[in-house]
Amino acid sequence: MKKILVTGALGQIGTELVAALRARYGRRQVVASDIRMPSREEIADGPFEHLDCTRQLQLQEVVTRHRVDAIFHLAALLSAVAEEKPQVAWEVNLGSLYRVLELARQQECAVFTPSSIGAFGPTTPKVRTPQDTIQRPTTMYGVTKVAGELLCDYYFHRFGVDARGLRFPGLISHAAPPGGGTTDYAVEIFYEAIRHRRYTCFLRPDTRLDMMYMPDAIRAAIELMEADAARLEHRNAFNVTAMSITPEELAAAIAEEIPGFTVSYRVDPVRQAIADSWPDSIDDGAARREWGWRPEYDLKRLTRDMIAHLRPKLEAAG
Ligand code: NAD
Ligand code: AKB
Repeated sequence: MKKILVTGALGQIGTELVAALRARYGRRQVVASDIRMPSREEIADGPFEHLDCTRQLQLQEVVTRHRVDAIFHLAALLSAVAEEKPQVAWEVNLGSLYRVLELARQQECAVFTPSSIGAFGPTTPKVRTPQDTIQRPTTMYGVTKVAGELLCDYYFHRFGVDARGLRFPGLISHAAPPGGGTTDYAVEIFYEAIRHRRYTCFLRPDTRLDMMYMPDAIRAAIELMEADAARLEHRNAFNVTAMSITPEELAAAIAEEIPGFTVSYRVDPVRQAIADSWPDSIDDGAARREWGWRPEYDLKRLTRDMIAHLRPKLEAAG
């Protein structure tokens, strides 16, 4: 990867991925892009392009002008927003991926694309969900994720496009807010714990889902893209996870660091139904075997690190 384009770069993952890629490959080698305009500080850090990934000509112009040879394609609508706007989600999530893969075929670029635990559905085995299993999701987000996984496989087998990807669990981070997903509670809870010592959760206390701290997720994406292709049997849509937790377990871990912290529950039926259709825990054995994946953050370490970063940030913001 000599010249990298990151789409959807101002989102929860992109904010930290762009910084990590620039630290590794050089500031000028990583072009950040988004349909939104960045703040002055964000733009000062390196090249930025205002780019709508559903527009083929815009994409083509940026990739050609910067001589891009690898695309980290993050532009998408997350699960809860996609359920509100299913038609837009189809166009953004799948339409843009198709355009990115077509461009990658023409210009010989590698492609990284995140899938999600949302690619599974209620008929998928719920515990230690295997790498290769039933995928019949009941959300538009899930439909676009399964179709996207298949499209990446197709472009590799049919055209030799080096398309790789991960099925991320819910990601927890302090640098940028989450973009409207079902697992957003696991980020919001830290903000409210630090600000008010209480939080009202929109999922039931026993809703078990896989989660991961952002530094692990960023490392996973870079390690997969740098992995020896000869070792990859799956290449695309690898299950990766770091922990399988419920809101009440996360709340208990936070209460150990912030005494007096309490949680109440007001369930949002839409997001609860989405969460109930996803696995309790996924098996990431294929990622471990094929490219050496190992998470570094468990619940305790994640909780301490989140609070250590978020507390000064929120205090400075007043
Ligand atoms: P996000 O919502 O925080 O960011 C997405 C970015 O895409 C936003 O900055 C948005 O402005 C941009 N965008 C939207 N439409 C666009 C368009 N047409 N053209 C260009 N940019 C556009 O999302 P994220 O959490 O950073 O997720 C990135 C990817 O990772 C998505 O594919 C998501 O499904 C996947 N993922 C995320 C998580 C998670 O917990 N964050 C978990 C699993 C998978
Ligand atoms: C969401 O909740 O939509 C995302 C995801 C797990 O894909 N965080």
